[in-house]
Formats: sequence, C-alpha cells, structure tokens
Amino acid sequence: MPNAPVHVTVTGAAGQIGYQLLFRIASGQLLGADTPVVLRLLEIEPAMKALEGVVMELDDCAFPLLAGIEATSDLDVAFTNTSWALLVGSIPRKAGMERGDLLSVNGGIFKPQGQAIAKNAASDVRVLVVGNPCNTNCLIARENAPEVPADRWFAMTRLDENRAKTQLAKKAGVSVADVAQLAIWGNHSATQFPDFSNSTIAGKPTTEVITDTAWLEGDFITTVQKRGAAIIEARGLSSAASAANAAIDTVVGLRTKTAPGDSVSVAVASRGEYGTPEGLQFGFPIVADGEGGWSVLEGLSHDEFAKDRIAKTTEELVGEREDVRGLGLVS
Ligand code: NAX
Repeated sequence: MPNAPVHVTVTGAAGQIGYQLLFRIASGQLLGADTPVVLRLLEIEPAMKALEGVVMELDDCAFPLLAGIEATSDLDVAFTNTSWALLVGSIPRKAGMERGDLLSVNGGIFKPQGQAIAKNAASDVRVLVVGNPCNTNCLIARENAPEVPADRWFAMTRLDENRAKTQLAKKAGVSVADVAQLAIWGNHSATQFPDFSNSTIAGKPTTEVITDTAWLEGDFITTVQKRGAAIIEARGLSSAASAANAAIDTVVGLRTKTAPGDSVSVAVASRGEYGTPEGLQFGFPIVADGEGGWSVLEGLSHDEFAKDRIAKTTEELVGEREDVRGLGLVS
C-alpha cells in the first residue's frame, strides 16, 4: 500500500528559490522516496503566469511521486491540508529601506499567512520560513497562529551552517562530511554567530585542528556572515540553488534522527535556552529524535568572545521584535 500523499505548500513558488526547490520536492528529496506529494503553490497575481510555466515544467518531468499540483493566489487554498509550509516568498530589503519599513511590508505578508495556516493546515503542520528577514517573519506568522504549537515553527539558518562547514573543511583540508555540530546562533543576518568553538572536525574540537585563531575569529566569521552579499556581487542575483538545498536539508534534518555528536542549525521559538529571551525565533543547534520531536542541544559552553557575539545577535532580534510589536503585528 503506498503512503497517502502529503501536501506541501511553497510560497513565492515562481521565484528563484522556488524554481530550485519544487523539482527536488517532487522527486522525493524532501519527504523520501516512498511518500507522494501534492504541491500547493502560492504566488501573487502578477506572477501567476510565470507560475503556470513552472507547473508545465513540473508536469513535463512526469515525477511518479507527484500526486497533484494546486497553483493559486488564494491563501486558504494554498494552505488547505498542508503538512509542510515552506514560506519562501517575501519582500527582501531594498536599498534605502529602513528596518521598520522592511518589517512592516513583510508583516503584511506573514500575518495573513500565519492566520491562513492556523485556519486551513493539517493538524501535523510544520512551517519553515525562508523569506527574509526570516526569523522575524516566522515570529509574525507564529504569533498570528496561536493554534499551531510553537515548536512547529522554524526559520532557516541551515544555509549559514552549510556555508560555515565548507569554509572550515577547506581550511582544514578535509571533507565537509568531517565537520559536525556547527551551530548558527541567533539571527539569519550579518550578526549571526557561526560557532566554530563547539564544532568538531573528524571528532576533534575544531580549535585543535585549526589553530589559526585570528582566522577563526575574523575571516571565517565574516565570510559566512557576508556570503549572501558576495554571491549577489558575483552572480548579480541572490543565492537560490544553495538556499533551496538548505531548505531541503532543514526539513530532512528535522524529520530524521540526528547522529550522536552532531546537531542541525535552525531558528526555533526560544524557551529560554542558553539565556535567550523566550519567544524569540532564535537560531540554535538542535537535535531531532526522528519522530518529529526536537530539542535544543544542551551543555555547550561559550567563552567571552562567543558570549559577546551571541549577545549582539540577540540584541538585534529583540530590536526586530520590538519593531513588529510597535507595528501591532505581534502581541
Ligand atoms: P524572488 O524574488 O526570486 O522570488 C520571490 C517570489 O515571492 C516572487 O515570485 C514573488 O512574486 C513572490 N511573492 C512576493 N510576495 C508574495 C506573497 N505575499 N505571497 C506569495 N508569493 C509572494 O526571491 P528568491 O531569490 O526566491 O528569494 C526568496 C526569499 O528568500 C527572499 O526573501 C530572500 O531574501 C530569502 N532568502 C533567504 C535565505 C535564508 O537563508 N534564510 C537565503 C536565500 C534568500 O536570500
């Protein structure tokens, strides 16, 4: 007996990341080779024609696991019976935009999406926010969907983890598969802290393998923090394939049991772990139990350098929350 199809919603489906993501979901890379999917694709009216073209291409792949496609600009339709909502579409910061403007315009997207998820989604729904500023967009959606438990909401920091792992692997001259427990703390922004100090390379502390502390505390961190900007500079467009890949990695990382000695990075609703203010959508290393549950990895310690970095990114997220509270988007 084949599994029943699982409904997966992707917003901003006609965008760059959507184009890199949908085909991988339809081929089984998100939910596994034994789970058929129904894709529910949300776009704004002006992008519906482009979305039609993407749907034609999905049809033309003849994916055996693709059990249906619903392309819509209606929020209720987009989230009907969905078990995974990948919120990709958003309005990223444009030149000259203040943080308040950015949060206000995105509030107009993520507040109604949160409400529509609460109203229409399947009882097991999980939500991953990719659209920037993803932590606070996720906070807005979550706070407007109190019926959906707080531990089902995620914002994407996995691309930062993947970027950081590759930088460490290159520096150490090892395979990226040898790098583990690389936590991204805080905000998916230039204040994020890629925590080399708690990571390992082939089972040893990274700081024993890479002894160039100036590089770890300097170029390593800034390369990861500014990688998105470097890609825009080089490609003329923001990262899309690697972002879609990270979205897949995030969902797979949440679905499957985390290996001992490892963790996966994702921003979750803080329950006060490591002294972070409760309720912030905060990047942590988490450990998944393989049955849908997860917890923040406990027992890590931070030196003054790391504490200072984590304080800065916390401060930024607190400021964003104050801004969206001021705008009446969250309580
Ligand atoms: P694109 O501009 O190519 O696509 C965005 C799509 O969203 C467009 O097709 C647009 O019509 C649609 N859209 C806008 N408002 C919408 C709404 N209210 N409902 C449904 N769809 C809507 O951007 P793309 O390169 O795909 O990036 C999407 C988002 O991901 C951006 O906010 C970007 O900043 C963010 N990113 C997040 C990353 C992360 O690690 N968390 C990394 C990559 C990326 O920068």
